[in-house]
Amino acid sequence: MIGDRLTQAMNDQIKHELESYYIYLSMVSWLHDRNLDGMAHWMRCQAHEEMIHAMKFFDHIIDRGGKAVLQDLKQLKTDWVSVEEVFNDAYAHEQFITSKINELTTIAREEKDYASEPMLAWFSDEQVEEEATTGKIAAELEMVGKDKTGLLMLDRELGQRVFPAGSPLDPVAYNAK
Ligand code: OFO
Repeated sequence: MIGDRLTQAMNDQIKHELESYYIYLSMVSWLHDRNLDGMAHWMRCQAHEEMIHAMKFFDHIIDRGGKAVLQDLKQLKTDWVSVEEVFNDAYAHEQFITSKINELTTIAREEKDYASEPMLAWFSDEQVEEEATTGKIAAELEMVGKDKTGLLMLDRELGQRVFPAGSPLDPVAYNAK
């Protein structure tokens, strides 16, 4: 049985993960609007992962006898001055999420909730990867600068990211007849 303090913190984390999903989906729209369809595709895959993260916490709370409670999501940013700002924001957001996972790990240890530790360790690993990928793209965009050819090459490269099988965010899934 999960305790009240960790349940509350994990419910807060469901909100953070769903806000991540929502923020990245807003970035998808902005990127399509700038005809950066490859980057939009990459960000759509990222949004998919955030929904999965929210569901991992949702199911963990329920499996442990707690109650998952959904909260209001905060007002979204819907506009960016540049593609660099989009990926800098994504990188900063991943750093924020890492700090939240660290807080959850601290709470789980203080509450001696050993059953949560494997899942939180998975999230810690995931955050290393997510900070690395968003940080790398932000750095590459800085290198590209105003070079349009470089921007298009990076857009093509990021368009190669593969959706997890059966993703509901993959247009192929919802266009299927
Ligand atoms: Fe859920 O890892 Fe990104 O935010």
